[in-house]
Amino acid sequence: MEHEQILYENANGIARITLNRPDRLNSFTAQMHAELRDALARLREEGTARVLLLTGAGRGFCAGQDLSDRKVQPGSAPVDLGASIEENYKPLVLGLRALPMPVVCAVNGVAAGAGANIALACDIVIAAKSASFIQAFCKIGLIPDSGGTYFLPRALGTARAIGLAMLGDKLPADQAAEWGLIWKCVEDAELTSTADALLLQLAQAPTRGLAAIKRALYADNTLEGALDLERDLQRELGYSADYREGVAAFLNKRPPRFSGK
Ligand code: T3D
Repeated sequence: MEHEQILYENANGIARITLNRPDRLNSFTAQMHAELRDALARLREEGTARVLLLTGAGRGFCAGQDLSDRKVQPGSAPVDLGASIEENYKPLVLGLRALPMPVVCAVNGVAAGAGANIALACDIVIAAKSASFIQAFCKIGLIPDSGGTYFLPRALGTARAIGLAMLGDKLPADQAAEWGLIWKCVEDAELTSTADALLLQLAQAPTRGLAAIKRALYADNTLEGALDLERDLQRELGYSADYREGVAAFLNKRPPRFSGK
């Protein structure tokens, strides 16, 4: 599939997806969702990437659903938003979470509506100081979707989650980092270099181990369930080449060379 609304690259173990409709603040259309599904499928088929970066082109990260992508106005036929979520947003969130590699999100500007929550679906979120997160849904009579009702109370507690969801206030990136919603906020001029350093580090890391960390930390579990999952994942990782390499490197006092296998 040709991509017109996103950019996709995959080289040297690092894949990058850039939302690319800067004049509309990279808001989601049905076409962009189809291209994203195609890119995630291609990434899996290629089987060479060890980390994925998600970012936006221009001054915004993503303004959520493109509100002009279909006809919604008083008197027009109602739109089935449940179908849109089932077809587009849910597979995107689950697709990012299920990727067997870390997903870094570099939030280069405003992240509103589903744009904010797709960022939060990524594993490590870094944001430029001028970026912000806006749960804009309440301003058009909707609820936070794309995992917002799941991510926000877990990361922030109910008081902050409900305040953001009901008021739709802009949460500046530095406050998002202070509140523990994202990993880090950096100066605008340092976003690219910070992301690149992170990508390089993660592309050389033991990928299977990182994928297992995702599985374990995102599992909704009891203590006993968590202990069982840790046992099972640790058993699998104990058979990996990277585990053997890590131990050998430690004992030989040399840097490890992880293959991701
Ligand atoms: O399928 C479903 O519908 C269900 C799923 C829903 C998920 C959702 O995401 S619902 C929430 C949708 N998003 C919003 O409500 C956010 C709307 N946008 C804004 O509130 C503001 O644009 C921002 C706070 C994000 C940024 O404000 P600002 O002042 O920096 O920029 P701007 O001037 O508002 O936007 C720049 C342009 O992008 C502008 O176009 P223009 O005037 O230059 O021709 C604006 O209309 C356009 N734009 C921004 N967001 C959207 C958009 N166009 C369509 N849809 C948008 N979401």
